Amino acid sequence: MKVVKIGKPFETDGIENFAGIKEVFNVQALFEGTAIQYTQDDKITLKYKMAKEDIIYGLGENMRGINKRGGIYESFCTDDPSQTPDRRSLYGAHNFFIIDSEPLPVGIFIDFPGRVTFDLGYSHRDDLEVIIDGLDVKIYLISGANKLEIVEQFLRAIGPSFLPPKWAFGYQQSRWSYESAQVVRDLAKSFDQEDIPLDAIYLDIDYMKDYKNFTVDEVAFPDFKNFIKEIKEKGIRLVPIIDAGCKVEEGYFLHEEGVQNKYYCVDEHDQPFVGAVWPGKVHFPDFINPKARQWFGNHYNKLIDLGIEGFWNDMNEPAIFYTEKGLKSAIDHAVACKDKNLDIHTFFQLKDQFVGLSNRLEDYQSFYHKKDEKLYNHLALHNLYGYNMTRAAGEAFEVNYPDKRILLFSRASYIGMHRYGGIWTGDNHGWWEHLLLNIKMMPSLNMCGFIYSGADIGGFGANTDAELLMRWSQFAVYTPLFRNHSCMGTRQQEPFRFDENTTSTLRDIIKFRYAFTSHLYSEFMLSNQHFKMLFKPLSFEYNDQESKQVEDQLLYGSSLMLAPIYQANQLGRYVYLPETMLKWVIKSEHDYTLEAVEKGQHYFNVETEAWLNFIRVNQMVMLNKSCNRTDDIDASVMKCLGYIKDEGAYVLYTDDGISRNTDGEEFVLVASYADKTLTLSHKGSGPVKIIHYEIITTDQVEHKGVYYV
Ligand code: MIG
Repeated sequence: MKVVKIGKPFETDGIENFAGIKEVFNVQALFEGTAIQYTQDDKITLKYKMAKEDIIYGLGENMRGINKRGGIYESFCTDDPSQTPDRRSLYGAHNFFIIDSEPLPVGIFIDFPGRVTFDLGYSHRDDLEVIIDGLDVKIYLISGANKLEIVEQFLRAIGPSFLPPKWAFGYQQSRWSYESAQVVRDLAKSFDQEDIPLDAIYLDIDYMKDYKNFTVDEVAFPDFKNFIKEIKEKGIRLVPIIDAGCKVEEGYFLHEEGVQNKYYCVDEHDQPFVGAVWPGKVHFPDFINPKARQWFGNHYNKLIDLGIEGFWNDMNEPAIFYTEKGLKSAIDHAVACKDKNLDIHTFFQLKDQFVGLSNRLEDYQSFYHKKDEKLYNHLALHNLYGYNMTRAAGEAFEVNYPDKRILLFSRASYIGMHRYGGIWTGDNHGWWEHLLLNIKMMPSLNMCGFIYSGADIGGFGANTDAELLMRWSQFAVYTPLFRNHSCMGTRQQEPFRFDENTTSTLRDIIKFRYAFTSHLYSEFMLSNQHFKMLFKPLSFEYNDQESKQVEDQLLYGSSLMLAPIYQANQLGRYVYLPETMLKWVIKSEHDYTLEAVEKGQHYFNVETEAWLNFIRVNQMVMLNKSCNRTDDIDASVMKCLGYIKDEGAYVLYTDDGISRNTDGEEFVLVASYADKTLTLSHKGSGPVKIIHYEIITTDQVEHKGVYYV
């Protein structure tokens, strides 16, 4: 891995571990041996002529496919609730990508906090162009024998992920909003009555008093501390939202402290910058300033001390509904239009005045951050805002709660933020297209370090439907963040809001997730410790031509290939197998089938209640018995499913799931097959005592039995 520093780049702290990174002192040395060209005028441009077969992977949270070629993307954290195919920016700025070309792939990370445009064959089919909006940047180049090696180097450099507590791998229910204690109480009760597992309920903005951070609406949530305790006694955690904008209100502690200590971003007159979001007028904490970070981060204690163990940070692109200036000019425009006969042009001009009020470039340009007594225009550091909000919380948690993991995830992000929190993918819709987007996005998020992530299951905006929710949940069984969330005004989409069959199917899916949690947790922790992706495109492990084309199947951890169904009314799908695998069709923890399948293209029937997985050769999966809370998972009696040719070793990592200590135990189950005899043995240690195994060998013999540890 090499880096070149151009100009005077702002230190983003994207990279954490510089060991093994070689600094070179000119761009020629950086790009030596590649065909990447560098030019510089008022911007920096990288150019590369793509060969016909070249594939571009990466860019984290973005639209389109696993292969990013053909599209144009802009790293500019954006609050845009309409994730349509033409969108160039979503909430994150993840400037890491791999050009997969002959003879060797190469990885590039553009460490730049302002806007970067990736034109990957959009303007000219074979031209890759990266345009950096500035002249101060660090560019990293990673070479390696293959894509996995490149990703591993990158993940090592950006450091391991924050550690979510184990309960954060359970099913989580959210909606904007569960607006009162009674609603939350009833919700928890419904889950128990319906016998659907649940680990967390989310509190959206309405739990706050007038949308003020770190306050609680005492009318809607009286005696919050005892309420948290009451719900926790049922084994359910409450996860409140925190917003970037802080209400301007005399006497409100956050306002007073922030203004007095100059912790807010300032305008050109060195006055706290005023924008407007939920609470009306707000100031934005200057998270670039380490002191402001510390101050804001410490305020989370208020809720933690009441018993809260997790948070989600929202609106931190930052989203700005409007500024006074913007609003005034729109209103003036409207007044001037009064009683006029508006034609097509003047009418749309008027309309656009209001439509364009939010997240205006002029507004982003009109405020400043301070670091080491130096002022920086927000636009130049835009992509670091959400990152540093989440860092504020994460850093404070490390200091204030060194022994405990606290769940934290964010909407906006930049490379490196994963060390403090995960991400959810923002305001998607209850559209089939967004289930597919979720599938395609997981590997690129993992490439950028975001391993604790997931989408709003069922879709946030628009009304979902039962089938979509079932199919989406079947895929989300595998995403570390497993949260159903929806927008105010949409159809309610908790798992029991549909017909009885749907409830029962969703119950089975969610219960399966709980049976799968030991495996998932172990794969998550091992991937993180060894700097590996959890979700991978097939082409990251298989070199054949077909695997490179596959956009709707994923490798998962070390043992599985997933082939989700992501279209309506599909009772089956085509699957490409790069080698022989064990088809595992799951309806529930107890109801599944196993069947060895040959390499090649196949069509498989899959009813709506079932989903398709494949266990890879010489690999196994371990399931615990399902339960309704992750705290109740018992890993002493396990079921092992496997597909063995000659020898496979399965590692199950376990730890207490709540302390920050990660030297848990590793239990290794070894299955060897020789002379028609299957032999099981084990190494290491862990809670596992009894293993009920169902292992199919590649000669199609089924081996069933019990192994006592
Ligand atoms: O503009 O807090 O993405 O999850 O429910 C909407 C209300 C603000 C956006 C988040 C969404 C959340 C919603 N927030």
